[in-house]
Amino acid sequence: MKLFHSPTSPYVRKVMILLQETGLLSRVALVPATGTPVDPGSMPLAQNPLGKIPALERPEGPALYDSRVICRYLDDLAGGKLYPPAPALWDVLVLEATADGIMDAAILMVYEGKIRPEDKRSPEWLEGQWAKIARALDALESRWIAHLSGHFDMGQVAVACALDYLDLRHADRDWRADHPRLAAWHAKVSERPSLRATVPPAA
Ligand SMILES: N[C@@H](CCC(=O)N[C@@H](CS)C(=O)NCC(=O)O)C(=O)O
Repeated sequence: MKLFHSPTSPYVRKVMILLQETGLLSRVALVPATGTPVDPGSMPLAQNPLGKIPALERPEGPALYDSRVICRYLDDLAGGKLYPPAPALWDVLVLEATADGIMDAAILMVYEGKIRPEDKRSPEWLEGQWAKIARALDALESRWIAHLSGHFDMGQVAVACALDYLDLRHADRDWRADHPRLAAWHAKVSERPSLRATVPPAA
């Protein structure tokens, strides 16, 4: 299999952690890809018409894309380690969707700052994206700590990737200040070998 990859993408990192946790890493070759919405660069357009990574080429069918689809596929291949059966599955998927939503808003903020010309940038829009992240962080702090502290699953992987991406791109917002229980959980989960092996390079 071939995984279109960038070491700073939090979505790609979800897949990389799953590959480490399931022992499937050696079955996947990494293909570097970079690009943005205004310049797709070396993004895998033939594999993913949306021009995004991760995308996964596999032998038995068309390429898969969207990290959630790829992670479900690889976990199924590995015999189901990080997604439990329903009904426990629903909590894991909501947690993963919450973390992916943090990444989505955080990346849109990066694009606004890097890609949009300075005179066209919207501070209100930026703060609107941060408000989504802040609400999601509050939900994690108030409702999800028990789940996060339980059996390791894909929801936890996604939240860890989202928090590390905030550290990488939005450290000035200091997400830890108002979320002490989430910060304590993050410090602990970051010791896992699969997370240590995939820490994004400094910006
Ligand atoms: N929902 C997608 C999001 C993937 C995504 O946005 N990836 C970024 C890299 S971190 C990307 O490819 N951006 C290029 C673009 O939006 O054109 C997933 O979970 O895989």
